[in-house]
Amino acid sequence: MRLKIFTAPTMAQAMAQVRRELGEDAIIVSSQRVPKGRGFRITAALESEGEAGLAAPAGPGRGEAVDSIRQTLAYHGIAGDLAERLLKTVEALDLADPVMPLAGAIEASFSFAPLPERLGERPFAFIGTPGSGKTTMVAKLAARAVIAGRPVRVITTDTIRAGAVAQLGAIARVLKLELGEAKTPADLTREVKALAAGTLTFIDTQAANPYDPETTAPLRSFIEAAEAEAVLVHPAGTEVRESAEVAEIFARLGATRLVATRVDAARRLGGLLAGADAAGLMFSEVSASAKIAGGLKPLSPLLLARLLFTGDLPAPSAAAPDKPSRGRTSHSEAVT
Ligand SMILES: Nc1nc2c(ncn2[C@@H]2O[C@H](COP(=O)(O)OP(=O)(O)OP(=O)(O)O)[C@@H](O)[C@H]2O)c(=O)[nH]1
Ligand SMILES: [Mg+2]
Repeated sequence: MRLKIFTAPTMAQAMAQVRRELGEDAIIVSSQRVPKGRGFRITAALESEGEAGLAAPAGPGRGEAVDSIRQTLAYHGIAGDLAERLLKTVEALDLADPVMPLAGAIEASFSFAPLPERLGERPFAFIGTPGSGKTTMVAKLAARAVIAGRPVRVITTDTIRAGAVAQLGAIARVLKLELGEAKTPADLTREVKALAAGTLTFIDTQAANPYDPETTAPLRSFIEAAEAEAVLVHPAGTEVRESAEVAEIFARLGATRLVATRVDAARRLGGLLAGADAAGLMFSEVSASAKIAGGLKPLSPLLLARLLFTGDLPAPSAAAPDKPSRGRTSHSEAVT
């Protein structure tokens, strides 16, 4: 089975590429719009001669590997179309180790865009529900930039909640950064205009209740005032349907990427996948620690697949050591 990914400005052009390279017998495994108007992506497969079909057994262990992936997805609450799509892709791949095929299936269904560590053209505004980890994420990213010796600016629009400015201000002081404060969208425009060219800029925002326009409307004004790229800060462990609805609302406010937080403090990650899938968000980073230094990694298909299987980020930014591992045994226990 040959699996290939095709990207083109239109679905018709992507289909034409599939037909040109794989011929009329190609099987369409998945098709999706790439976020930010970057066209359409089709994952297509072609059976080699003699293969009986997508689910044909290909040696010992194949059935167990597919079952293991199926159980892992069910454990995380990933069901319906998304689970079917991932399993269909998995079945088209070689299955020696279930992590790799799941990573391949995830890559075919999701987009990944880690936050740049170099000079940014647009500021990044971190938005999300109350307590989702926005301020911690901004602090972690600022620390990563400082350690890498990049010019970085941190601005907060969360100037009303008691202690919010002090929370980020204390971290900024340790990093020897000055914290910019913007009480109004006009303040934020001024702050952004005053930035030296090429400064990596992270904007912390006030929590928004996705179901209350009184809190989401000001957020939209701040994002527009900064011409920022909005990043949804989304905690692991959120119920999948809730997560999908919340992510869709934040995507309508302008979010294009998703950073996952608290993966060390939750066992079910299905909400993260459901949120990114429903809202067409690109996975960016993952946080697995409340600490500012460490526990932050760019998300990749392989890292996400590993997280689904083991629950831990690879060392050195490992999650809390006393947290029980989420092995396959516990998945099976949970779904049976
Ligand atoms: N275990 C763990 N805790 C985290 C992580 N990220 C954030 N936290 C904790 O979650 C709590 C909320 O984090 P904040 O960064 O203040 O969240 P916020 O979204 O800025 O909160 P509001 O501004 O009040 O909406 C704090 O106790 C953080 O230490 C993480 O990845 N893992
Ligand atoms: Mg905050």
